[in-house]
Amino acid sequence: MSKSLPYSMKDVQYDNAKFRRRSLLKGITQNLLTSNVKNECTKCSTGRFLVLLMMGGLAYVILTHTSTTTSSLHGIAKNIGTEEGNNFFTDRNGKFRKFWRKPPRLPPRLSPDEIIARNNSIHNSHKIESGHDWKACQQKVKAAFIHAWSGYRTYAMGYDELMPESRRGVDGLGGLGATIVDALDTAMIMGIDEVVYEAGSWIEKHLPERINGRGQVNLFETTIRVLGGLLSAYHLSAGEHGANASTKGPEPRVYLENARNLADHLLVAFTLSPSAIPFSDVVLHDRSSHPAPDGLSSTAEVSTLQLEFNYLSSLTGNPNYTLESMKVLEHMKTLPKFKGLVPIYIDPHSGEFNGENIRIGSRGDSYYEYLIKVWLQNQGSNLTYLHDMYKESVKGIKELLVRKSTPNGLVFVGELPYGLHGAFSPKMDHLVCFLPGTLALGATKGIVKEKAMRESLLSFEDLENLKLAEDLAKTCVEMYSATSTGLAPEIAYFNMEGKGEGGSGGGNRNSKYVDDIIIKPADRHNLLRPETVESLFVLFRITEDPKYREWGWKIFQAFEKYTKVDSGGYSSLDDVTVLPPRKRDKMETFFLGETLKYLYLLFGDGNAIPLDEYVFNTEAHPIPIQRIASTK
Ligand code: DMJ
Repeated sequence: MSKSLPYSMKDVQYDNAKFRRRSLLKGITQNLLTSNVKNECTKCSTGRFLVLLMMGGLAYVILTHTSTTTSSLHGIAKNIGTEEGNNFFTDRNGKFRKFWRKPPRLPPRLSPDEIIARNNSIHNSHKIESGHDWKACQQKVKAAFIHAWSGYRTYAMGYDELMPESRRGVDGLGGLGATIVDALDTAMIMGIDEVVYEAGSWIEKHLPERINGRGQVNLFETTIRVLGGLLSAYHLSAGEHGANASTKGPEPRVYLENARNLADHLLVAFTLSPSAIPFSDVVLHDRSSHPAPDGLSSTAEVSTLQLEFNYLSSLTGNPNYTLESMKVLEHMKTLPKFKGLVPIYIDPHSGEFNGENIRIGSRGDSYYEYLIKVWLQNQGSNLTYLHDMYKESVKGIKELLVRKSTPNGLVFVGELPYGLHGAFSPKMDHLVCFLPGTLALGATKGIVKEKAMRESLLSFEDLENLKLAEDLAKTCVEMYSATSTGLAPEIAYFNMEGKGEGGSGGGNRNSKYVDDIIIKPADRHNLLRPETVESLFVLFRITEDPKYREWGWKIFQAFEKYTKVDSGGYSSLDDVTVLPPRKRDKMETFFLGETLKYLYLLFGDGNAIPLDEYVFNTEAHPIPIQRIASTK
């Protein structure tokens, strides 16, 4: 295992590190030793005398200011935590070094309102400087969605996915027309009535027979993409109010009936399992269920079903969906963990975790995401154990998995493939890039940071997590910038003091991080994944910092340039480090369900799907926060 000290203490200067007190004597001595005074004056006795005089004077001035400064640390951190406050503390030691040259200036004592007004003007000036017409950018994303859909409907209507180069469809997810259902709520959000009509009509006409007659499907994939898509479509077409207010699709009840029918088929994965942990697969036509070939379920898969099943219970009044799915999390609460972190496999026969492989990437990712999101969905209920598990896991991530790369200090999340006592691997899946968004959401609960600050809702830990979110989002974006195409590879490794794993760079020699990021030949593909733009969207909503839009726009342009297929659709790539990149001939459903939706929302205003009123399921289907009754 890595011998590095815990991240929050040593590795990265986080907000709380800025508040650490420094010994007065140490500060004076160090600053004098490193200042020009040492070089210029200590060679002569007059110089020595002057130094002593200065030290005495400094000590007096500092003593008379220390108490004010220290108390304002807590006030600012708790109440405002603004750029003003942050910069002051970030630069505190730097200002200390210059102390002898000019008297110290305490931070201006602005009221929270004044500070917010100042920040607003900073933000607004960024908006003007950026020079982007974000409405126009949003329309480009909408056009991309229409291009993606038109390829799918022309060549693959009714199949799960489009193969845009071969111009045909393929059923990679069990044959429930997954692209149609995954894309539908994006079309509703974008207000594209034709697509809503086509998708909705297909669902009304074909989905019931597919649900009743098809074969094997994966419980997790079907829940997040199809069940989640149907539930959001029901909500967005004003289903709870009994009418289809905004679209030309079928009656909203069609979506709910299909959702209920599908969930009734999926429930066997829970009820036929001998433990609280469901089997991974269901055979739809005979309602049987079985484990994956190796007998195991993925941790992320079994813990990423609850938002959808809970919402269905609340819509139908049938508690079984909640009862079965929440049993999983209640059981997981009782299992031993490693500082809140869990292995990526779990055995549905014994109900125990299997192996020691710990990572936040594939098979682990959305376990951490749903801990906080299911808690948010059920605010006011007795699910505080989920919030506790989330907090514990974030502490574990910071202590055990977060490190900085060399030479340029990108903050990344690595893995422990051999458990807590095995070696640290500096490998980070692109999938991990959901984490910045989740951390930001967990910190402010979806509330804009300024407002949360104003209302003193953020603890030191929240601020620290938000800072980590911002650092990780930058790293995710650099995974794009480091390649020739400007698109991220599926997996990156990070250089750690010469202990890189022997790969090579992403092909963009202009990237500042070309030596920090290592991309191995087998990991150079791009599947049009959403995680980075998802986090940019959440971070933009929460911080209102326009850089997240700028970054998202760059990524969108790279998708346009290298993944667009002229005849319709977009394609995954084989290798993001070469030009021109070869296309993989597959358009994943989440490109329409997630990637383009998050980009569209990123460039739009904050009124669409507010983060304190909705949680997005892991496939970007918005689910309203209902504050439903407790499950126990
Ligand atoms: C999506 O299906 C979901 O976001 C899931 O949680 C994992 N990632 C894929 C897209 O990359």
